[in-house]
Amino acid sequence: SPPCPMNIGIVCYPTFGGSGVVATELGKALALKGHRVHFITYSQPVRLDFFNENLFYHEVYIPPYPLFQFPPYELALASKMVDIVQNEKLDVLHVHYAIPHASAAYMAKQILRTKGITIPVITTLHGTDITLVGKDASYEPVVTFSINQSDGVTAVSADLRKETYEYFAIEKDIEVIPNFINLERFKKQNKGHFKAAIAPEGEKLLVHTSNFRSVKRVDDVVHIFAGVRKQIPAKLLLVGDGPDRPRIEKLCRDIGYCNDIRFLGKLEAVEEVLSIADLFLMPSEKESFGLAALEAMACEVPVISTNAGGIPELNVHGVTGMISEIGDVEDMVQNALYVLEDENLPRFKQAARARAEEFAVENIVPLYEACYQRAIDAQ
Ligand code: GMT
Repeated sequence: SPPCPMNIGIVCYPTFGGSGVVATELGKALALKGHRVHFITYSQPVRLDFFNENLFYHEVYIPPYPLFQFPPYELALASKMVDIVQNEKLDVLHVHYAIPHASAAYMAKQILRTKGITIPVITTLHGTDITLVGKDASYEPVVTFSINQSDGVTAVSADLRKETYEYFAIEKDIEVIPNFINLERFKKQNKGHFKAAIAPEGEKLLVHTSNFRSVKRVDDVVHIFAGVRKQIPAKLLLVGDGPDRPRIEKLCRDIGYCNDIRFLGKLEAVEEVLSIADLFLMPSEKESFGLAALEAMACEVPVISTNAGGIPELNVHGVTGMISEIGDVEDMVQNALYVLEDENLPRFKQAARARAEEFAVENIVPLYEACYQRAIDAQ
């Protein structure tokens, strides 16, 4: 039987990053199922783009004051959580990305306890909160403590769960709930006119989407493309923006394929670009899940990736794409050329979509509902 409607608070980073996207899409899906969902974030989440009577957005305001070199976001957030839990009568708080959301939730929970209110806290680990930032000694004690104090802990891949147990002294069970995809939005659309404009000679289209941070190894994207381009007519579309972009633009000029590489910047409708793509490149050094690859696969785009983190739990070598060691550009070039061969590409495209269907939002959201219900029942 469907679970009773719950009053759910969701805390996340409201940006283009994967954790914010997953949190927002989860909230939207829960609202469509009849739950009341309250987003508590410092600005309107990027993907919170539709109206539903069950969706609410509460902005965390951080008042500026000259004394603060570092505005105390965590305190403003904890205070807002106290206010919303109390006044909106939330049943559960779900925080995405441990730093500093899990510790702010712990503080809110303690404050609420003094008012006679109990609220279970679920923490979802997304990746860099564990593998990059969290394990740094600057944060480790707080991350360990606040994960252990959560009433439920989930990780987006088995690999992230394993890494969390390796790096931190965790006493809690961590449940793996993989990321998911809205297959209605992410599907191959007919964008023939767009394809004709970008690849008028029928060139193969390679796509990469990221935040252009060093873990994404965008240099490798460009080198893989150059290797492919030497062999066959091809174009590269780069979606997103971030600190490495100026350096990557210079690299493109240096290798001499400027006319075949386009920078599209941050895009909302990434599914439109993916609809004309033949291959997605994800040469990441770290990747707890690889949501951008799942979005590509849902649009029938096979994936050339590394074996970093949780990627092999999504991209199946030889079926939905190919997997190489981190930094092995030559292997990724050979794999890309193999997948792009006319006799291989159709079966890879079909398998990519079929694999993405296993991660349909309808399959995954009930796992979160069950997790909330267990935490509520245990109070
Ligand atoms: O990849 C990033 O740098 C952004 C980061 C985030 O926290 O927003 O993404 C992480 O969470 C995504 C959603 O769960 C995952 O799909 C990404 O693999 C993960 N990134 C890393 O582990 C580097």
